[in-house]
Amino acid sequence: MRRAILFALMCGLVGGARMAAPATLPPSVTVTRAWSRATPPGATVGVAYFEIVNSGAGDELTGIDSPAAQRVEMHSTTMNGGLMQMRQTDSVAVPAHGRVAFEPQGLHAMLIALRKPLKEGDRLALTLTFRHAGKVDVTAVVQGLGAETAPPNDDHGARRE
Ligand SMILES: [Cu+2]
Repeated sequence: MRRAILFALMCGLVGGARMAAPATLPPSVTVTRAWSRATPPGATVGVAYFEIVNSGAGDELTGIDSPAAQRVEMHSTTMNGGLMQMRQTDSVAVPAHGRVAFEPQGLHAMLIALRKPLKEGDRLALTLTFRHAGKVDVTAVVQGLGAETAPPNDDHGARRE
């Protein structure tokens, strides 16, 4: 139970911001606005968020890896009787010419058994594996404890509304 509560805290209980669309859609699948959050003392799990932009045919995110953790799970978040619950999912559909946001209170990447604490300013390497697009490497910038949005100016070629 304590573990579940900690996970819920790690996953963010406050709403995240909506991100703007890139000015020009790149070919196929790209991942933008990747960020993570510093971990409190003693925590062994972390989170990462990003946005998947697909300018091609439908695809599917089938896994995430990081050298910073023993394994990375994909979690969805649902409200159940006023309680926020996370559920592991094996894959996430990425619609054709669509986008999927991993964000606080929603889908997120959960880093299990971190090899060391995440500190603000760290850069966290992630590799996302798509069924069709293959592997996409992403660098997530670690924000401070309690951060709820991606850092500004971390996204080349994108603009904010
Ligand atoms: Cu989670």
